[in-house]
Amino acid sequence: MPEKFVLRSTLTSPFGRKVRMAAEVLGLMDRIALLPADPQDEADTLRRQNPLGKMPCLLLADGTPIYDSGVIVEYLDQIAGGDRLLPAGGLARIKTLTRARLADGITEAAILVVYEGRFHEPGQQSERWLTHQRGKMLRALAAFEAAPPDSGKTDLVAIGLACALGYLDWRQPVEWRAGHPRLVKWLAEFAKHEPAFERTRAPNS
Ligand SMILES: N[C@@H](CCC(=O)N[C@@H](CS)C(=O)NCC(=O)O)C(=O)O
Repeated sequence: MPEKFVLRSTLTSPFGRKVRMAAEVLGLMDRIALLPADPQDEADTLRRQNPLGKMPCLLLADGTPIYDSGVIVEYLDQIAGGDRLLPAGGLARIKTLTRARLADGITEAAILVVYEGRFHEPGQQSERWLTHQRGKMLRALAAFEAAPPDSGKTDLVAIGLACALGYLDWRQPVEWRAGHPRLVKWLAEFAKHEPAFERTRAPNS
């Protein structure tokens, strides 16, 4: 019987969505049970599974935790036979991983902007910090605008970028649509090409 996994993640986590999308595309979702986590709850077992207290975290059948999202997707790709979401080796793999990290960096900066609002009282937020994070998002978006991925291809880069843009649309840490027409077109086309994008959208997001 194929091994079953537990994925510690909420439906709204953009990095959790990345893993859920990858699992859908690889046909592995029926082996994964979603168990929500609360990173702010110190009693949540998430902090023992991943000492960083971050989701997503994949638990193997014997309880071994796998994180972060990039490593989880690499693992899922491997058990699905490999070479599906990222090239198996060589410089092509390294280039894909680098672009995927760039997409993840948009999400990371977006999350930090959201947390700035969540962890500080109104009026206590650092405009300098927010501008710093928005600069990261805008530079990374400009890089993707200059060279968007192939909208007919679902790989680690496309999945990460789609989750990043979906999160920007939902939380609005920065306005991205007006200044990035090629990315707007890319996301619309990718969403048509890859049904897992809409299937993994969190309710009300
Ligand atoms: N690099 C990590 C980032 C994960 C991450 O930032 N997750 C957020 C939710 S989307 C989280 O758990 N934040 C809680 C915290 O930072 O304490 C990954 O790719 O999995």
